[in-house]
Formats: sequence, C-alpha cells, structure tokens
Amino acid sequence: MTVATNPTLKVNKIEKAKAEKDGLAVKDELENFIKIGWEEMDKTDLEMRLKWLGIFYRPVTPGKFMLRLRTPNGNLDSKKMRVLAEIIQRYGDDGSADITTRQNIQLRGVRLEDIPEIFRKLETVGMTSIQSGMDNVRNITGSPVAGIDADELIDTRELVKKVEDMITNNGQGNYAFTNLPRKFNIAIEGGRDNSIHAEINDIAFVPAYKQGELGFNVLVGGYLSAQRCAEAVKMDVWVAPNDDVVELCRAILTVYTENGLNEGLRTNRQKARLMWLIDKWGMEKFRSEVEKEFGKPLMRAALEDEITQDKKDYIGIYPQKQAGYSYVGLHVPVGRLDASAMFEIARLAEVYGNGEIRATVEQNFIIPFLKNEHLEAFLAEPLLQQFPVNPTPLTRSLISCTGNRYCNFAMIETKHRGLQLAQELDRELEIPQRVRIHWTGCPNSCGQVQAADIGLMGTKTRKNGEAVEGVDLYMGGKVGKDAKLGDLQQKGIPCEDLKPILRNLLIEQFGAKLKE
Ligand code: SRM
Ligand code: SF4
Repeated sequence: MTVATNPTLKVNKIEKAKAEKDGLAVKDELENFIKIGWEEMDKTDLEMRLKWLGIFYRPVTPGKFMLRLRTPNGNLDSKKMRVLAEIIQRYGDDGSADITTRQNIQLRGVRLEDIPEIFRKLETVGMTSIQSGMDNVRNITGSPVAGIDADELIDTRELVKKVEDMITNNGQGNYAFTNLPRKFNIAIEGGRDNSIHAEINDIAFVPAYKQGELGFNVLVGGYLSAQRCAEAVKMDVWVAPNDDVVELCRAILTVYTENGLNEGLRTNRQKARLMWLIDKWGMEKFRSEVEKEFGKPLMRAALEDEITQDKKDYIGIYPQKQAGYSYVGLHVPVGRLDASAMFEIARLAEVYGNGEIRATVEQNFIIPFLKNEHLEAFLAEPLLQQFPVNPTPLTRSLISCTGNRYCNFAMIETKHRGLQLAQELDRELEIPQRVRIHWTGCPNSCGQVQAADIGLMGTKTRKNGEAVEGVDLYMGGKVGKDAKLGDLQQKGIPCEDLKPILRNLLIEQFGAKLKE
C-alpha cells in the first residue's frame, strides 16, 4: 500500500527509513547480505529491516540471530516441531527456542548464512517468519483448544489462518500491510474464557449472539506500552464468523495505514498505536471510515458477548469433545525449550496423539487427541518430569519475557530469576489459589505485567547508594471475563529484597500459609 506523503508533516526516524526502503524489500537482498557478512551490512537493514522477515539482530549476542516465526492460533504439529528442533540443534548450546506470550515460537542462535536453507525447511512444513516484527501484524492468536473443547462456541483455526494469509499474502509477504504506523495485534476468541486477552489487542473478536446467530463482537485499540496502556474498547460492530472477519481486519488495517500520516501517527512512535487514531476521531467517525472501506453496512454489536468464564490455563488433563479422547496441557517453565525437548514433544504428540501440538499465551504446550486408555502410559513418560501436568502453584502460572539474556531493552534478568523465586516460594508456602505472576524486563511489557495478579517490571534502582537490578510492582490485573489492567503499586524494589515482599503479599492477599 502506498502511504500518502505530505511534506509539511514531520515523520519519525523509522518512518524515514521505511520511506527510503520498505522493510520487506530485504527479502530480495538476503543472498547479498550473506555474501558480505552481517558485520558489513547497512545498520538499518541489519537492525531494523531484517525484522520484516522475522530475523532479529541481537546486540547482546552479535552474529547469533533470533528468528520469530508465525504460529497462527498457536497451531503446531510434530513435523513442524521437528523442523524447528533441527534448526536449533545445529547451534549446540547457542540454539534454543521460546514459546512467546503471543502463542508463538522464537528460535535463537541462528546464523544469517543459514537463513535461506531455514526458510526452505520452514516452507516444507507450511511455516513462515514473514512480517513478524516491527510495523507489521504480529502472530494472530486464537483459542488454543479450538476444535477440541466441549464448551467451544466457534472454532477459530480457519479464521485465524485466513486473516494471516490475507495479511502476509499466504506467507510470501504483502506490501499492502508492511508499512503500518506501528506494530499491530489481532486475536480471535472462540471460547467463553477470553483465552487470548482480548483487552490488550488492537483488534479482538469475542463470541456473541446476534438475533440468535453466533458471531463476534469487535473490540479495538487495546495495547500495552511504556508510555500508555489502554484496554480495548467496543467498536459497536458484530460480524458473522466468516470472510467478514477477514474483510473487517483488512478494512481496519487499511484505514489505520492510510490515515496514519495525516492524523500524526507517523510523527511520534509513542503515539502511533491504533487507539491514538480512535481517540483522535472518536468511535463513530472511526467506525464509519472503516465501514466505507469495508464496502457494506456494518452491523451494530450484540448487546452481550459470551465471555462468561474465568480464564483457564489449560494445564492438566481434560476430556475432549471427541468421546474417548483427552487433551493434556504441559507446563513448560517460562516457555524455554532446547532441541531435545522439542524432539521429544514431537514424538509424544505422534505416539500418543494425532501429531498436533498447540501453544498457549501462557507459554505452554497442549497435546490433544490422547486416547483415554493411553493416558497412564503418557503420564509416565520422562519428559513429564521436565514439563509436568501438575506443577506447583506459582511456577504453574509464571510468565516471563525474554529479559537481558537476549534482549537489549531489558533492565534485568527475568526468566531464570522468576523461575527460581517461584520455585523457592512454592517450597515455603501452601497457596490455595492460582496466583499469576508475570515478569517483564522493561516497560514495553512483553510479559504483560498489567494483566497479572502480581506483575514485576524490570528497572534500575539503588540500594545502599549503589545501582542494582530492581522491579516495579504491579497488582490487580484481571483476565477472563471482566478483564481489566492492573496498576503500579510500588516502585524500585531491589531484586535481592523481593522474596520477603512477595512472601508477605502471598500470605496477606492470596491466603498463602507458611508450610510446617
Ligand atoms: Fe514485545 C519489543 C519480545 C510480546 C510489547 N518485544 C520487543 C522486542 C522485539 C524488542 C527487541 O527488538 O529486542 C523483544 C524481542 C526480545 C527477544 O529477543 O525475544 C520482544 N514481545 C517479545 C516476546 C518474545 C516476549 C516473550 O518472551 O514472550 C513476545 C513475542 C510475541 C510474538 O510472538 O510476536 C512479545 N510485546 C509482546 C506483548 C504481549 C502481547 O502481544 O500480548 C506486548 C504488549 C502488548 C502490545 O504490544 O500492545 C509487547 N514489545 C512490546 C513493545 C511496546 C509496544 C508499544 O506500542 O510501545 C516493544 C517495543 C516497541 O515496539 O517499540 C516490544
Ligand atoms: Fe525485551 Fe522489554 Fe520486551 Fe522484555 S519487555 S522482551 S526486556 S523489550
């Protein structure tokens, strides 16, 4: 999509770089980058444009890139998992993978010279990393138990895939949507528990009945960022669960892209997410501009949506809607994987299930279609020691962003510290309820601290006159029905002082008791 230019309006540095050369254009330059080596690459190509292909230069580990895939609806299978495992296996200790907070997979340790072969391998199993970073639509999330949950209202898998195919031109790359004013998140919920965090997506579809017909109410503008966090608001639109969902996404993305410049969204990166356009125009104008682009009248929203349940975490064993089968949610501590665990997951999915594997926004895996009579044998598999179905309470609900091990924005180490603290507190306390602790290394909040019961955001603070790693404490995030964002409670707690503070919070506010 060509973005209108207006020489009287100032644009930010990233907009200038995009105007000079679209990010997606580096697709045709990869061979040349490999020939000259990443050290000789143009800095903007290296640090920015490669992200349009899902390739992230990591200043913390120069030369060892991160590859962010697309995993629509979190749907994986044993073949995909094996290919992903093979890719990282060749990098030895440098190779690892993460399940992300958008139900997606990122690979680490990747060398630039291997990318063409990696892309070919991914294509053989129908995967792509295209348009997964920067000013693109990120992995599209959907219900992780789509098609297997007895309570399901709408199977989201095909819709999510269709939206992704529209945006990425079936994974080949689509210049129509590579120059958004900012990143963009889309989620489609098919169940009753708001599994996809509708409240923090730029577009969220939630099930709703209109005159007896099941479809979706649409929420827009939700996002988290360092400067502002906004809950998604009602667009007063209902759509049927068919190609109208795809068309509505196309229309909103087009309106956002085409009006970004004139409405000032391309000036300040901190004021560029969709909500800023909605604020500027008001919902009625936004709705009517989208309606024009949609090309036919939009229906008004249904009075109520069907989000009526608390959010599930899917850890454990659950009967499927298909008689005789169960799905099993495995807890993958802080979402981190190595090649051998990935090969093993693939094997278990094939031996016990139908090969399918699902990722969740809690950074865990689900293996569906286990025959009930095989459950006992499955539960005895050694991998379940590492990825248990009945983890201890705090580790079970722990979420963490990447942190300073690989992310240069991070002010603290998150994954290792978060896991260690959760395990220690689990040993000390009897905790009667789920307490969702989220860690995030900096105010970008990739670990969604505002959605947590207890959110810990990395910061620098001082102790005895010295700069030390610390956290800002957030509390009160609610997920599922009536979801709402939590607030900052206390600033600058040194990480080394955190444990007794958390212990007291758990005792005083979550009913925990010290073990004998
Ligand atoms: Fe994020 C930037 C990791 C989910 C808000 N995020 C980054 C970068 C790319 C920064 C960088 O270049 O180093 C991080 C890469 C680190 C690395 O090496 O892994 C990064 N974000 C992640 C992941 C991997 C965290 C995780 O451990 O799971 C998640 C990948 C999702 C995916 O598969 O696509 C991830 N990021 C999120 C979420 C959560 C969500 O989508 O539900 C958010 C908040 C929601 C939102 O976007 O509204 C989020 N990430 C950000 C922001 C702040 C956006 C803003 O509007 O200001 C940035 C910085 C930016 O875009 O300027 C950022
Ligand atoms: Fe990196 Fe900050 Fe996102 Fe964590 S929250 S992954 S530290 S950008």
